[in-house]
Amino acid sequence: MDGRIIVAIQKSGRLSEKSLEMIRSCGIDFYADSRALKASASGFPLDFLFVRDDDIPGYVSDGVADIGIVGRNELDESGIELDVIRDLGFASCRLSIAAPPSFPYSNLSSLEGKRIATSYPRILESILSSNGVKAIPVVVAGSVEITVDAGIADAIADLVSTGTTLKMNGLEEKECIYRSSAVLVARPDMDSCKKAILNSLLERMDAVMLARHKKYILFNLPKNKLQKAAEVIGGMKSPTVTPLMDDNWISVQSAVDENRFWAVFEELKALGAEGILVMNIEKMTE
Ligand code: PRT
Ligand code: ZN
Repeated sequence: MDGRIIVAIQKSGRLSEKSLEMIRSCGIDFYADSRALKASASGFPLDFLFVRDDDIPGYVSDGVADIGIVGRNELDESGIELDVIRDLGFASCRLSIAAPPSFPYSNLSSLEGKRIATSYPRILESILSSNGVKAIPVVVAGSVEITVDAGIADAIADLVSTGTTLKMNGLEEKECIYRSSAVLVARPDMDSCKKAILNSLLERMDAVMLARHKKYILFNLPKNKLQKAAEVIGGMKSPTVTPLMDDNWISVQSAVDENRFWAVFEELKALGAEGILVMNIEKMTE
């Protein structure tokens, strides 16, 4: 492959480590000094640009970078149109309306005419207006949680992950109005060479993401329970079956969705499965 692509990554913040980890788990090697603004991968045509997350949509749109990893919230707030090519699932959070417990809230219309502090005025406005609600936005860059106490807002719309910050500031989460997680964005007008590099990166990312949602299980089973066990495991063309010394038993291996894992585990045990081994999968293709 000729040419290289440039990925814009948050220099330092909640997205940085997981973004780099995602690229490393694709088998791409690089050295990134924490003070460097640029880096290059070896063995894969990828260069890095380390910037503030707010600048990522603009850099990708202007062609300074070809792709970027950014919170969906930053992308939507920027108003810049880019192709969202993958939801990477990490750094997930929600934009919620929060207010003191004394604030009478039943739904978004409770915000009519109220002062709402936020760092996400565009997203807030689009949600309020699609619900026919008019509020007064109070735009602040950070520490949104203190604005009610400071007397400049009646309620806030801010990002929440654990909810601890709200509680610490005497605020109650009233309603989640929007969800976000890290997304991979791309310039829509890449040449065919860059597109080929991106596709090869995506193949690797997909293999990593698919594997993260699966466990590999291996167990011994009475032979006459195979049909039932295959039904329990589900979703696969067929589990791998190996004969054992004892003719009445077989060894079975299969990948299982992580979110169904415990249910499958219990059902297999009930069918008489023994010696159940569970392993993480590093990478896989469908
Ligand atoms: O310096 P730079 O501009 O690059 O970084 P930043 O300070 O703007 O962003 P950063 O690193 O704080 O967050 C980057 C992205 O992480 C955000 O745009 C979101 O997509 C995502 N993210 C996930 C979060 C949170 N969770 C989060 N909890 N961003 C911010 N918060 C803040 C929130 O604003 C609030 O102050 O954390 C506090 C609430 O946390 P809890 O756990 O107490 O609920
Ligand atoms: Zn930022």
